[in-house]
Amino acid sequence: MPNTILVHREEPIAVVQLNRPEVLNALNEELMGELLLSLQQLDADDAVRCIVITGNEKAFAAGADIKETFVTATPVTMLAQDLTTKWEGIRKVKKPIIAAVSGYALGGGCELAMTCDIIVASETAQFGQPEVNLGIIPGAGGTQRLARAAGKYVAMELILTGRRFKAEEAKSIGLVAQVYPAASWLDDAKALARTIAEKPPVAVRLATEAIDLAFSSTLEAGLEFERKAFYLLFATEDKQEGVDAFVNKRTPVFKGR
Ligand code: DAK
Repeated sequence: MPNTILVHREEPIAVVQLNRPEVLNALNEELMGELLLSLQQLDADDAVRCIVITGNEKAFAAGADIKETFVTATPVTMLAQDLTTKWEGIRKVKKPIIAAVSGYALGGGCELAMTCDIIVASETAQFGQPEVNLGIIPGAGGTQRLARAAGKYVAMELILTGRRFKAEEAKSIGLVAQVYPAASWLDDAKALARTIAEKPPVAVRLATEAIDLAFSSTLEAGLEFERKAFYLLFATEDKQEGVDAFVNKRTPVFKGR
């Protein structure tokens, strides 16, 4: 049983809740290890088609655990902890992951959200990359992913000042897909996950990979991948099902084959 997260299975979705409320879900080594393991297990589980990562109303995550991780850290101890392996492992999960943010998503918390495929937020959410206030910079992808989401000039202002910004601003800069009311944010995020879980899983996976390629390849290479993936989907049963359901005016049932 994990100590620092709670896993709620609500097939075909699963909700992984960060659970260190006494420190606003600060991301320590144990939590990152348990989070990675649970995501890998859910990724391998055919009954689960979409994953939600969330925290509680007050905090998604207030960043790396400053007291546990940074107080006595040296470059050598940071290297030995091999933090990057866990973050890379999360990035490699194939099933779509939605970050459902309420309250603080700061530093590594904001970066964890950006490691997911979609970010949605309660109107109470507060994002930020405040590392500069600690004499450091984002180290889990913040400079790269925020710049790709919001553009160079907005990312510069946010990261060089470390200021916090609210859900509506996060939406206006392209970081957040939807802002939900404080009373229903988690239910709304789960409804989004269920909508995605009803879609054909192979198409969802290839669309996710294609969109990610837009940020790590040339346009030419991305278009080439998209074309191949598009043709590949014509070999799936779910394509037959989707087209047949359209023609016969019925709701499709996708099986992931
Ligand atoms: N670490 C440890 N404890 C934290 C924490 C954190 N990040 N954030 C909050 N806490 C603890 C507080 O110390 C406090 O504990 P007690 O004093 O009660 O024992 C408790 O949570 C409640 O916090 P506050 O009393 O401060 O609550 P407030 O509402 O007054 O303020 C706050 C909330 C979120 C504004 C404030 O707590 C705050 O500024 N927290 C720090 C935010 C921050 O600077 N985050 C960025 C940290 S740097 C990497 C991977 C990850 C990273 C880097 C590299 N690799 C893969 C290489 C990530 C780096 C970071 O995230």
